Amino acid sequence: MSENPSSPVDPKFSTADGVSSRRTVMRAAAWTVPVIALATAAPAQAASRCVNKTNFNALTTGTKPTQISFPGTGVTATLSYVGYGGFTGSSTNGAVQNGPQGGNPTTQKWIKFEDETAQSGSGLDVKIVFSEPVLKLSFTLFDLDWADGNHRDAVIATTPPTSFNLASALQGNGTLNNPWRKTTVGEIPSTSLNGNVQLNYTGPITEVSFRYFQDLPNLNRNHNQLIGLSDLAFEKCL
Ligand SMILES: [Ca+2]
Ligand SMILES: [Ca+2]
Repeated sequence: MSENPSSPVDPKFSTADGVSSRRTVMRAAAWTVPVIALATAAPAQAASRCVNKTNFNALTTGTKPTQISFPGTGVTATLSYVGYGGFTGSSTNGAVQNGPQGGNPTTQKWIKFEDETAQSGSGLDVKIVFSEPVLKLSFTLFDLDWADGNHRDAVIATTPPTSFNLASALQGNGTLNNPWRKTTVGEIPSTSLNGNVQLNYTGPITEVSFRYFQDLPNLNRNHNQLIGLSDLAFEKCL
């Protein structure tokens, strides 16, 4: 009974009031016409309504969060960084930064990974672990560039993505033999999206890793080498 409190068998609704109730229904029916018309346009927007994203802008610039939430979902992403190949990692890895970066505006925060003193082939392993399996995971790495005689950013997707979108200035497929890198020498300004690669995972997936390394030799000093991470997103209609 409690599942259907407004059942028409309720005696309060089976009296003469039923006449006005029918009028109400007819008026309501008239109003449903434009609603139905609008409904035909809804599927085009359905995908964006179902995208759940982290909110880096809610994080304090300069902090190094190890756990990031997807507001309103209960899902969290845990970030960890481990140096390899002789590079022990940077104290600033995982630090929240103000924009611009990756062609995004000043108002869009991002997270920094640095290979500041990494030698040729050494760098950083980044791991992202979700609190539950997610579908259609997507995020972008920013600013894979090549500073002449200083550093060349290179990334291997240790967890191969289902697909990726590579900026025209970059080459590679994210594998050990063909990492994502800039094709020609030259730095990319933070206001440009030309050094970006977007990784897409159909999932369900709970863990993603990638390796970020220095692709130029013989640089035993701070070479101010970095890439960035965008907000993470997955799709689920809640
Ligand atoms: Ca860079
Ligand atoms: Ca740059």
